[in-house]
Amino acid sequence: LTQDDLKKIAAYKAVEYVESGMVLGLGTGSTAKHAVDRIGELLRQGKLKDIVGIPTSTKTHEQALSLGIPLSDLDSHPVVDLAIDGADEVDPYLNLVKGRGGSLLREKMVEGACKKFVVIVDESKLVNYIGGSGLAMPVEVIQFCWKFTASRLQKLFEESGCVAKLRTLGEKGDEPYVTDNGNFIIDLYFKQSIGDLKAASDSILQIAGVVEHGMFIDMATTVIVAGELGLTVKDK
Ligand code: DER
Repeated sequence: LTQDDLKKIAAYKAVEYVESGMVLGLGTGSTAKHAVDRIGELLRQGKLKDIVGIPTSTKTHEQALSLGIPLSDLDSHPVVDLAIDGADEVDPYLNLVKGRGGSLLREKMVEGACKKFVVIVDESKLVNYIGGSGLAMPVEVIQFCWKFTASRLQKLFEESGCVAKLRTLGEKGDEPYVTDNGNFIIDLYFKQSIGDLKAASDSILQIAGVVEHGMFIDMATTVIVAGELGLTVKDK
């Protein structure tokens, strides 16, 4: 099985939680893409009816439109029945890192408004602690004086050997990545655990130029993990 096969298996399992009439949060990324495709297929087959989708990125908005999934937003639907989305890291307490696809702010808004948030991952996303993959923990920041904000973020976690980098686009990497919301992303890389996640979250959000970060603490209600040996469903 390829990694994409595993993503698809997890995604299809998550869509089994979808019932007709639901307001759905539609996630972003290569795993959530399979879930959105599957929802579109079931709508087309008439096996699902009266679904309203709330996309977590312009990319997912385009995908859902092309599938004929009726779309709305949080202003019209402030309570969402179920969201399905991927993750970059999942720790043993079902805390997540998300946002390597750049959509963390709208994802956190939609998934924070959900009764159920089902996370779909292949087993490569499981970590012992947040930041443990050594890959990016994204922070969305305003463009104004981003270097100042980046240096404050790096200093905040210097004991954890943190390095803060502006996310850029293209091969030459000279263009800053701009989110759907017109902001920049500072990627934080840790050499060891940042300890208390809630405290870390609070200190990040107190920095004036910060909009949101990619730690989703205590938000997932279910995590579906697809591995070589099969599916595991972890409930909060
Ligand atoms: O960027 C995001 O938040 C994505 O959901 C990410 O966390 C998972 O993306 P993937 O399914 O392509 O690995």
